[in-house]
Amino acid sequence: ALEAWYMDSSDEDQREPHRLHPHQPVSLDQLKELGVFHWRLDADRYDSDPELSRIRQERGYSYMDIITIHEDTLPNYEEKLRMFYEEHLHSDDEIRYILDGRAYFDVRDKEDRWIRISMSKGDLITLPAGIYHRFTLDRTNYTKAMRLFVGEPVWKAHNRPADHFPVRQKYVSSLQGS
Ligand code: KMT
Ligand code: NI
Repeated sequence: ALEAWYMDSSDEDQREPHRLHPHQPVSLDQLKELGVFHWRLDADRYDSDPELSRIRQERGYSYMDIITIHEDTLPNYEEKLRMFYEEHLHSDDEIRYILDGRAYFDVRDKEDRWIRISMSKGDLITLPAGIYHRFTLDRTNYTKAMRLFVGEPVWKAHNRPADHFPVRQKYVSSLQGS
């Protein structure tokens, strides 16, 4: 299942958990307030899962592909991982479904603190357009993930600072009510 916590600020190996001492967990409700949503699905039947079909239909996730992140399968593995771990935002939601292995998605909270979201097989997550985030493998160095998108995918990442983008301003104002 999904677990999340506030990160320590050490620059050591990004693949380590970086928990605070004492551990400071973050609940699904806290994530919701940031616009981050989570589903738990049966990844063993992703190609015929009515629950996944329903989510895709309801939310308009027409596009999907599958990326396997491992040094033997992903071209330019090191460079891509370095890019994924640069703090960035996108003009659209980032929707990822972990089909195998594990990974971390880090998101900024309202006070600009890092929250680490630990994802494993069966976890589907949506990060809202405009949220600052980054991605890394964990110590196991492998994940297989479905990437979903509303319409034609736009992969462009805007590294921080990207505060002048309308999508960023829209996201920040959406937080004020919550
Ligand atoms: C992104 O934009 O942060 C990513 O695409 C992360 C890697 S996909 C599992
Ligand atoms: Ni991203």
